[in-house]
Amino acid sequence: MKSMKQMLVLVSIASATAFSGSAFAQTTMDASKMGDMKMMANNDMTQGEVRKIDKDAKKITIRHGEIKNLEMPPMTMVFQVRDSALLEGVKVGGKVQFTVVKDKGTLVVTDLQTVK
Ligand SMILES: [Cu+2]
Repeated sequence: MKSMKQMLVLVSIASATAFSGSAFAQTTMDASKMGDMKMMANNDMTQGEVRKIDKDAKKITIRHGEIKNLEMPPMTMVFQVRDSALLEGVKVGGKVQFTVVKDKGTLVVTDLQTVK
């Protein structure tokens, strides 16, 4: 009898932990979109090779592959980056994958990762 009760307690603790765990994950996803989108959007990211970096102007020139969400064919062009921190650790000639969106008529890179 006693051990049965203990088991029930354990089960309810376990499910409470699981619940708060998923609630935490959801909260994190809303709060820090960037980190989670990096994981989720991997397949939708555009591949490219860095040609030029202008940290002060928050601009990067990328020879990019097809940008599916913008229906843009491969080419070399300059992008605005949302945050100059995205250019941290990025090198000219390096391979990158990135997410670009159209924001008020301007193409803005919202996520950028180097690819090894
Ligand atoms: Cu382009």
